[in-house]
Amino acid sequence: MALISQSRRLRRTPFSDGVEAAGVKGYTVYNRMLLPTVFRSVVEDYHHLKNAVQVWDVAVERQVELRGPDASRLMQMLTPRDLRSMQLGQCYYVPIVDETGGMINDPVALKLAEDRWWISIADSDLLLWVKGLAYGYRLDVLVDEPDVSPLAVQGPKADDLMAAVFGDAVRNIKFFRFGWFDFQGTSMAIARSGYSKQGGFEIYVDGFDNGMPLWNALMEAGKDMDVFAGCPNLIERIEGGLLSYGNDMTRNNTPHEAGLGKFCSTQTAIGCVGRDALLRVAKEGPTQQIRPISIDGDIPACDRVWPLMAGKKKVGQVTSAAASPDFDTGVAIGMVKMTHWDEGTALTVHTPDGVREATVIEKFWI
Ligand code: THG
Repeated sequence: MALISQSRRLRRTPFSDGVEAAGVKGYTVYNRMLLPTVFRSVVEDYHHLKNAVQVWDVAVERQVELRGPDASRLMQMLTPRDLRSMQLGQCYYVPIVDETGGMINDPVALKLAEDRWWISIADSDLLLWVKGLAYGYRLDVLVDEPDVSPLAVQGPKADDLMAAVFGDAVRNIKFFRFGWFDFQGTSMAIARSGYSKQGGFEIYVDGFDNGMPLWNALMEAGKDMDVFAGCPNLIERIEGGLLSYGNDMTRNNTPHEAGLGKFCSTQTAIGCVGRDALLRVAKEGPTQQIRPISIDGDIPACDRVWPLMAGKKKVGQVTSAAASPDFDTGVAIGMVKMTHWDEGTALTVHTPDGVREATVIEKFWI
């Protein structure tokens, strides 16, 4: 593929200088911002992520901030997950749906105060939908994108690296909780979360100018921990069943089709704009759903949907795929019709490089 030309519309991040100095080899575009995809190689990055510790520029996880008396009401309008029992300092993975129950994002929500939320978004212009709702319903709330950029620290040595920079108290942060920690005079939210199954943290870096000093402090403190720049790893995130909005599910899918029914409590999510639509589909259950798929043979780059076939009949599509070194098979995420979604179902996948044998399996690899 030719190079992508840079411009003001394709935003750099507070950490882009560090990413470049580390020798980034590939980018994608996410929320109109640069997201690294490869440093040494996808396979080398994968092994390093599972054995050491990486610092990830995930500034593309932009925040939609809700601030004001109606912030909690607006937050509940966005999601079928019941937020009433959510505590300050908690993070929730929340499907966001439109009035038809179609998914428009799958962010992590942080409850900062009763009247203040951050929505850490996946790749869609959620800000515009939220501002539209706030204006249309005349809500008493400010909706904006703050100058906050997540930096993830992921891998088995993440606790040690974070403790070296922020002190031992970071070790006590529980999964999907956050606390406030000082870095050079600025207070920042640090959560135990991240887009990998290897464990770690996300630092919500407050202020663009604090980006490189923090990046450098982590790299310096991690010298004897084999720290290196990293990024969400295609292979590891498929093994872990971490979904990619826009790839694995879109506005044409309900959360139930995406396998996110466990994050919906639609019956009690009063005020969710997609509630009526979702109550209808939840009663019958979805007729297609995301499944882990193992694929035999070599796996080409998955830059489009691949038809999943049962003989001559199309029964779904593969939306993410990669060769897994640790599991010695092709690992994939697919959307499969209910007639063929049972564990063990043998199918074929039509890749641009040819037909491959595939099997619907019981659960993701990690
Ligand atoms: N962290 C933050 N913001 C994000 C992401 C993130 N925004 C974009 C994107 N990632 C949103 N998508 C996801 C998908 C999966 C998870 C988080 C965000 C995730 N899932 C866990 C799992 O499925 O095992 C745990 C979910 C749970 O138990 O609540 O972490 O990564 N800040």
